[in-house]
Amino acid sequence: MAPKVAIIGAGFGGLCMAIRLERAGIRSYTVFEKADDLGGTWRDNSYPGAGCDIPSHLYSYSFEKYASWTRRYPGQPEILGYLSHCADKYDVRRKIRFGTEVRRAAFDGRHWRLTTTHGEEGEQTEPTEATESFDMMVVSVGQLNRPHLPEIPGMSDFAGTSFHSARWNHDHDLTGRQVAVIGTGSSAAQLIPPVAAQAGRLHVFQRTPNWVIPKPDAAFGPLTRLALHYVPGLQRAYREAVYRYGEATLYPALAQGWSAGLLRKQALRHLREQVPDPVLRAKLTPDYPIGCKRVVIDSRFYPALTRDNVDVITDKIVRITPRGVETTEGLREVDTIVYATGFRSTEFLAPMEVTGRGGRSLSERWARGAEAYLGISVPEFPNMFLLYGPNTNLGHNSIIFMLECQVNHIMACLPRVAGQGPIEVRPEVMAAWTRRLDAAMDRMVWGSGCQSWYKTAEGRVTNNWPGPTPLYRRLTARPPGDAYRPSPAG
Ligand code: N01
Repeated sequence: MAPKVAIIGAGFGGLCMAIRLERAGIRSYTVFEKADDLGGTWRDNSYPGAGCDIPSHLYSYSFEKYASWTRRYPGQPEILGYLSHCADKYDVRRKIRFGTEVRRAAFDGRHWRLTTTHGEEGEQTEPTEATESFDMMVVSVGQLNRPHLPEIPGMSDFAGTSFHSARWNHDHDLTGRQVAVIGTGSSAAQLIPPVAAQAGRLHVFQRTPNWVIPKPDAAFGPLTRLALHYVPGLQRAYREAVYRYGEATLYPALAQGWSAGLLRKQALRHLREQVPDPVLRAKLTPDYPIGCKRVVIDSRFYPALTRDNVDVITDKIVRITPRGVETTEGLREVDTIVYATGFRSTEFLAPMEVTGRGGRSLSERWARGAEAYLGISVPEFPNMFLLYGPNTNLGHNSIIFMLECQVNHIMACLPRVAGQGPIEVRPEVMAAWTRRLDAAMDRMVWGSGCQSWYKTAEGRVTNNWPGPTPLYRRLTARPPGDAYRPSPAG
């Protein structure tokens, strides 16, 4: 009999899992989604200018090529439209329970008991709690789903309007306003150009400069779109070329190989060409190796910073007052603060409480940093599989590729789950995986003296995959074999 599967999250990962089950004829699954729509990060991040810096044709499922992309790099509404199209085409929307958050998941020796609450955040009535059992649980809650708000004294005293980039306040018109943007990561780089064009004055607070390389975005002309639609194999060839480019040129830079110097030169040239003022240029020049933090891929960010109504402030923020942002050099009066301050990326699965075999707590197991075999499986947590789990993020290629590899692996585990009952990854396999990962991590640039969302406060890189992605595909394509064992009692 097909196992009863709970999928948590209806973003790119959860939908991919649901579609693969559906296509395999397995209908005994339920997708839990805490929000009232699908899309995950692409539903949440609706700030002006939101989009993806991975080309459209690669930022999509391999099994659902899409001829309708209008641009080389997709904007957020288009990505959300694509996901909606996939959910409808493969008929998985009917299986999503919207507005239902999984609060707790506990393994009872045979099944996962999920405690859910129904009701949207902020609703007047108390959410109702329910419990349901499943044979297997696929957790796909993303790495960037919980906004990080900084702890700056006085934040709650601010008299104006403030919000996080991933919780954009669309009712708040920025026309002519005095705006502060705190943070200069990828989200800030995308939202600053449209905000600068609308605001009266924009104060950009930068703590650490990022390396920025150009984004050669353009709308596809009608002929290109027709060709991509009708010429056999063209879309596949284009997708493959984009994928290989990332592996052949960007990956070696992150592994501190031959292209690191070239990438650095490209970024410095981009800065020189777009920022004529040497004082501003100095502020924007990073002093750490390129790739250590996520490289920003954008061609509109620097020009926005050179506008007359934009200031880049690098003085340390001391506090927020009712009237604005105070730095060591004085107060910047503003009526709006946008916190483009990133996500709580190393707290995988939080705030969900997960307890595995014998009541083991996942948060205790991961106290020194999250880890999972292939980024997918955790010893003592039988029949629990993760999508976009620890060490599966990329700085150089498409996450959708990685998600599909993970779903392949889970699908390969499925017959064993169905035939043998609970299975779990062997502890010695997990230990060998961690050793291998640590060794590979040593040559990567992420440990080279910067702080980033890729690592814990203690400096352990828990988010990124340190190898080339074809290797990850090979590893996840292998039959699960001896890596798993029937789950022992207790
Ligand atoms: O977040 P971030 P993000 N005081 O963590 C600053 C993906 N993404 O939302 O560098 C002052 O990168 C912080 O400063 P510092 C992409 O993978 C993808 O921008 O820590 N500043 C930094 O500047 C990306 O990497 C797309 O010194 C504070 C900023 O806030 C990831 O999402 C588009 C501060 C946070 O930057 C996250 O990007 C957008 C404080 N107390 C995002 N605390 C694509 O195109 C934090 N900061 C695919």
